[in-house]
Amino acid sequence: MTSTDALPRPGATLRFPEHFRWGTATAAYQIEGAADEDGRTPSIWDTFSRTPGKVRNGDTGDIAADHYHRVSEDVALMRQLGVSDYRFSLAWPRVQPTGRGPALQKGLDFYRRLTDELRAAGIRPVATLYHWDLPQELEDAGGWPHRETAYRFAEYAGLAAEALGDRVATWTTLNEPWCAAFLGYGSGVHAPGRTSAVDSLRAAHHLNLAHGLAVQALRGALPGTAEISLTLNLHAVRAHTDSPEDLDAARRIDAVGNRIFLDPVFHGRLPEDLVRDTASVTDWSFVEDGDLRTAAAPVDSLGINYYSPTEVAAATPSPPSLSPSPWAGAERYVRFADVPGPRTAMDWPVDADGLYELLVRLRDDLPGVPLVVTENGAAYEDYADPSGQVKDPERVAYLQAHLAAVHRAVEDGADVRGYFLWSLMDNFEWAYGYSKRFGIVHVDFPTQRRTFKASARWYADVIARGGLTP
Ligand code: IFM
Repeated sequence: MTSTDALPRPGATLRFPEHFRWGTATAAYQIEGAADEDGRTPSIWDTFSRTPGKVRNGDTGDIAADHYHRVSEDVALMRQLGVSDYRFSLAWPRVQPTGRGPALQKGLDFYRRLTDELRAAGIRPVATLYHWDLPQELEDAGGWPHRETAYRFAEYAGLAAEALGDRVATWTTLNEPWCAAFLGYGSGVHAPGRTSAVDSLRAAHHLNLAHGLAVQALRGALPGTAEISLTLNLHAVRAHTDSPEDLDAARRIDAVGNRIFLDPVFHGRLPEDLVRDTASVTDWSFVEDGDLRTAAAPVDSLGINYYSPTEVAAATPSPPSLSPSPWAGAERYVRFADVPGPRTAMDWPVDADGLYELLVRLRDDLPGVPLVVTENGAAYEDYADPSGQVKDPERVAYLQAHLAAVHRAVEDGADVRGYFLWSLMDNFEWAYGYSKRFGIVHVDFPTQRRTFKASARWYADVIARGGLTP
């Protein structure tokens, strides 16, 4: 990037580079619905959400935003927004029910239809292979703590690439493996709801292995022009004070929150301090020779999902606790501090500096790796007013601040190639069900009526200008 790329052009004060990708993002289970249609089998999220007490209000993704039946309408919305790219995920149990054997044509047909419509609208399809919907049969066979799941994933990746390789521009192996491993198998607040520290670490390793095996399968099946990536929800970790104890607490969270994925995938190694920190949980003997080399199969870009920062302080080591935690090996030594300032409806702090901090860290730690912000956005209490309008000024302010942070990182040399707003439309927000709205398109779930929020009009304007006005 040259410095002139970031110069303002008429009408836009903060101009993004010429070929910057502007997108929106969604995930299969959160929007598709049609849970039992056309041969789709249950995933761990179907099972989890149908288990009383696991998801707020007993909500499930059975119908969600009914996107399965409304593809044309939803692509038309994106065309109106003017996005260049759309990031969605394939439902593994729709493409390869049970997680083994041949692909199901009807499942693939849905994604053929979606990608055809996107391409006809001039929108690049960006497909994620795994956004948390593991076929239930694979969970019954052991799930991500079980090594075989990684090989199942690579097979599925190959099937998807063979069927859709001619129409998907960017392939992302995994979305937020930290959540899949540590919320799914550590704290248990996500599917499948298991609570074992050692299983969460095993799951993390097998997700890294699955990623590397899938990159190999994708490279074998795709044209050389295909872009292959991985999306991580990296934690922008800050120490509460500069004391050695607080700095060490931040180091622990960085190890089990970030470097547990970054080091295997980009350097083919496990962080030494993580192995030390988790010694009372596991000896890591489930890591076999060659696994870390496999995990480090080169990717073309790294996706980063960012919502808010994490601030930590040292805690007086507590006795081993029985309460489940997503921070294997760190939970007894770390206290999470409050980040001051406004909060979203998720009670997450609004702090755009965290995004800047992450991007410049990656600029330094991973030179030569193009970065893409694959998710960023906020939930607020949105509603349609009597005139039918949905005004969401807080979301606009959030997005404006975060895009300005991306711009600042680009000016400071971070190679950020695109920004995907989470989310295109209101959807099933996992354990919160439909109680949290992240969309720039409002969905009235009883009628499935879609309405642009004010933020959608604002985003369309940003895209049209190629940047932000003050
Ligand atoms: O809705 C989720 C998405 O599925 C993964 N990243 C965070 C979003 C907001 O919680």
